Amino acid sequence: MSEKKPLKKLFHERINSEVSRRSFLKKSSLAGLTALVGSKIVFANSLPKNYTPLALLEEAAAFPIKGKHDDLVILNDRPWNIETPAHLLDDKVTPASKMFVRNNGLPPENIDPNSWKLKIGGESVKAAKEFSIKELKAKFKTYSYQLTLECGGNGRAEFNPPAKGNQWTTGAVSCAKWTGVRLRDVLNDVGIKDDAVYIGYYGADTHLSGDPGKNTISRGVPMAKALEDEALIAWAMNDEDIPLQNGFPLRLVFGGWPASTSGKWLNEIVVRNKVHDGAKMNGTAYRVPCETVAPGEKVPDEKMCIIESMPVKSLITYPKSGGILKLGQKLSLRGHAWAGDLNVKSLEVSIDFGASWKTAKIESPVNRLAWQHWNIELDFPERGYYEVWAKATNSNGKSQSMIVPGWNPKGYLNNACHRIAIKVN
Ligand SMILES: Nc1nc2c(c(=O)[nH]1)N[C@H]1C(S)=C(S)[C@@H](COP(=O)(O)O)O[C@H]1N2
Ligand SMILES: [Mo]
Repeated sequence: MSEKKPLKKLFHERINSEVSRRSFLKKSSLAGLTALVGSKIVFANSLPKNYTPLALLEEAAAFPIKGKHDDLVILNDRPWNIETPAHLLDDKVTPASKMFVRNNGLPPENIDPNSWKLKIGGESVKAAKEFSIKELKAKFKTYSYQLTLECGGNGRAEFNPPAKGNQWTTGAVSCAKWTGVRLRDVLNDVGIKDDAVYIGYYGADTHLSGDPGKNTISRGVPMAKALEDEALIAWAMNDEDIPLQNGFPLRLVFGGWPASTSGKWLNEIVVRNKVHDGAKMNGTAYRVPCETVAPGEKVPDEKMCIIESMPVKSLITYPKSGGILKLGQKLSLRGHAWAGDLNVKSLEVSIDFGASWKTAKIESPVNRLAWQHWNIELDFPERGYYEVWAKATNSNGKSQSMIVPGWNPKGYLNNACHRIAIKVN
């Protein structure tokens, strides 16, 4: 299991391992160095000969990823995988700075949105077609929705036996406002054949191997999900350009399904006459055993089913775990809850390890597939240590479990109750 490393620690570790790279930089001119650092080197006159500015030792780790909050937790820096601590997800609309990043490869560079093309093809379109972003904006009606995007592997860190992959705790979820055109409108314009069953996406990111023939990830959804109102080809997030790491200049967004279906740096959509078979559609990727298995059991590929709607889940976003109260002080607790394609019907909170529950107030979603905000005021009967647990129930009556549910080989779909620690003095 890989351990979470705070930014600063990563940075210091790198300094020692980077000595060998220095020789490469020996011959660099000052102008070259300035270009690499990306800004003027103040006091460059005093730079020792053959000295490598720290910024180049580990550029990415020395300076947190552009536009992201310093307190996000880096799980991996090649590719970037960064999660958001629960208390930083307190905003009703997730700002760009607090949106998690899950990259499978390396984002494209030098993107020119004006020359960006989206191709719609595949065996189940009548004739392939290409659109510029300008054409998409001009030709189709624009819609905005707030959409919950959660990585299928969110919560993986808690599985036992452990599952390989990014050790997400609770922070691979977001709910931003996305703006774009309906995928349905674009597909109807292109013309889809009667045998269409699935769509698949391709993005402009590069495989970690650098091999241009390999796709990082190419997933998709069945037609019914692709044709829903909220399925967008988006060019804006929270009324601004999509951040580079989150898919600039164009991405697919499917709220409520594993975020791996929401293709970033989108440059091609294929309409398929069979279940899309792109990278990470097969084997154990984004699949769980069709029937429950014992923890650690080997599951043959043919007994693994594709994850569709995400399960009911919630977060306590205020206060931060570790809060201290005075005896008699009330605690206003709040957070969000979501339930894949469904709504959240109720949210309950326990301060006695699940022995009793109190019902919180919960708001309706601003639109379908957006998370719902809840809040409750709590009293604590005496001094001491407490844990607060939150449990959401979906519109079909299904609740989150208190312990880690349904072990599966890749550690997907952990929707166990979120808990925080509180001390009353
Ligand atoms: N082109 C492309 N799209 C992608 C990915 C990727 O690596 N490349 N990662 C997917 C996965 S696994 C997730 S969870 C979401 C993460 O979205 P975010 O980084 O904007 O939070 O993007 C999805 N879309
Ligand atoms: Mo993901």
